[in-house]
Amino acid sequence: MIDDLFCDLDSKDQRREVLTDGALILHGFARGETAGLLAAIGEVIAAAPFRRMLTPGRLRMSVAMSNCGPLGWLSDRQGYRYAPLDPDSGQPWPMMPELFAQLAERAAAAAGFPGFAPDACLINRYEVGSKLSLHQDKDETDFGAPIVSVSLGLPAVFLFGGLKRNEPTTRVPLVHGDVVVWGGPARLRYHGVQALKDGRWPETGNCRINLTFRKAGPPDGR
Ligand code: MD6
Ligand code: FE
Repeated sequence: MIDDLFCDLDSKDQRREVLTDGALILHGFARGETAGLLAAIGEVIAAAPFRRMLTPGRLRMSVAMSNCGPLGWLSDRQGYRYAPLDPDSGQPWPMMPELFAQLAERAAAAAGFPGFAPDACLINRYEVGSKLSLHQDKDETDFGAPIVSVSLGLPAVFLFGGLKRNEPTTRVPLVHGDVVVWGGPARLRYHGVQALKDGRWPETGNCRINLTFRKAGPPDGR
């Protein structure tokens, strides 16, 4: 049957690539859901528009960001942190769409981290030339939970390093629908995104959009 044929192709394309102990790429894991994800992103962004935040060193980030869920990641002159309110509107961040939370939970489970319940979803928009320098994700209270990262739109090169900034990095190409999961012994590895190359991806406005799901608050939710 035609359905079975497509299912076969799908499962073949959903290749799991282990980067290191605790970090892996689920190639194409979100590919069947990208239209729904983009529609939901549009609704979040209508309520909490993309903005380019200031770093603590007062540089303007090249990546534009927004958030949904109980907590949102912020950067300003005071530093990096999670907060329940959007500082631009004074309102709570938009609710995390059910589709987002379910995808993140399924991807984490497929990567060996069952029971992932994200309370924060950072939405990154990369325009041509935007990049993210090497960093660790360490503003969360609980490093026991993994991070789930969904790539949409234009392809990008993810840089994956070690536990110290000066260790060598691996270049990992990521495309529309790929999901990276990061946890356990890999949770604090340095990583970044190389400057986005020019390309056409009309559904995302010729940009790359990345969703990163985290458990940012305390493990018991208090
Ligand atoms: C990005 N991602 O791919 C930025 N962090 O646009 C991250 O900074 C990231 O993809 C932790 C784990 C996975 C990630
Ligand atoms: Fe990160």
